[in-house]
Parts: sequence; structure tokens; C-alpha cells
Amino acid sequence: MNEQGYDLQDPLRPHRHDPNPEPPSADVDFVLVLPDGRFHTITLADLHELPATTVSDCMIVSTGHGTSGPFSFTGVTLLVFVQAYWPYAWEEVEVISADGFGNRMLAEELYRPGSFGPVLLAYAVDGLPLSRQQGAVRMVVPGERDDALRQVKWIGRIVVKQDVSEP
Ligand SMILES: Nc1nc2c(c(=O)[nH]1)N[C@H]1C(S)=C(S)[C@@H](COP(=O)(O)O)O[C@H]1N2
Ligand SMILES: [Mo]
Repeated sequence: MNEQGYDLQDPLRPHRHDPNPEPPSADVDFVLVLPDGRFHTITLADLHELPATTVSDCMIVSTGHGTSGPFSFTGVTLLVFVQAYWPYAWEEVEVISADGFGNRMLAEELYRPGSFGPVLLAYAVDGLPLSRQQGAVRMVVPGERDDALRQVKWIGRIVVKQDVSEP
């Protein structure tokens, strides 16, 4: 735990199901780290410049406080976002929040969206901007119907990886 009470374990390791109720900061901007080491600060305005996609019938399945939805989330697909900044080969992308919560998506998963729809970097829900409390910019994985462990709120960092070799 750090001073704010957040878990400092590797955010990509399995974490507990209790969601943190409060955002780690008020800052909505996040950092995009590319495979060549360059990085960009991404603002909401940057996301709004990319084509918008809406995915309906999204459920947030919390094992702690039950299921909520269906929601209609709007944002940029994670695939379109990555390709806009890195139009080359890549293998996976890590999506991390400063509260110690994160998840990774494989390029392969993004190239073949399931029947529930593509993975989004969502900035709106049911036609209204996501509040900071709701995530502000939130990863929405429509195909995750058993847990909400990939629905990363308060995105702080997105890391695009190429040539991933497991130790
Ligand atoms: N950044 C961040 N995202 C998170 C979590 C968290 O603790 N931190 N908890 C996850 C879990 S376990 C759940 S159940 C959902 C809860 O989403 P909700 O608050 O919109 O219902 O957020 C997910 N995303
Ligand atoms: Mo959860």
C-alpha cells in the first residue's frame, strides 16, 4: 500500500474483485508508450478526433456489488486507437490505472472482436460523458460477461508492446 492506500503490486497480476470506488487523481489525460520508447500524452480531445464507435448491451459484472447495465458505451476502439499512433506491427497492449489496476489485451483478440462488440476506450455512457468517478476514460471489454476485471477505469497509461517474449 502507498500513502493513498493503493495496492502497489504489479497492476497486471491478478487482483482482488473489490473495485476501488474513488479515482486515483482528477487528471483525465493518460500516457501512451510506444514500442520504440516514444510516448505521447493523450487528452480527451485527442480521443474525440478519432472515429467514434458505440457498443450497446454492455454489462458490468461485479462479483462484489452485482451486475449493472445494460449500458451503451461510446468511445474509440482500442484497435483504431493503437493503429492511429503505431501503424506498425505490435503484439499486445497494457492498459493501466494509477490505482494499481490494469489488464492486457492481445492484438489477436482485438483483430477478432466477438459477437458482443469491439474493445473500447470509452468516454461516454448512454450518450453522456463518463464522470471521473465512472472512469472518465475507461476500457470496456463487451465480451467479458463473468467478471469486470478487464473494465479498467481511470486509464493512466497504455503501453504498446512488440516482440513480447515471456520469461
Ligand atoms: N482502475 C480500476 N478499474 C477497475 C477496478 C479498480 O479497482 N480500479 N475494479 C474493477 C472491478 S473488480 C469492477 S467490479 C468494476 C466496477 O465497475 P463499476 O464501479 O463501474 O461498477 O471496475 C473494474 N475496474
Ligand atoms: Mo469486481
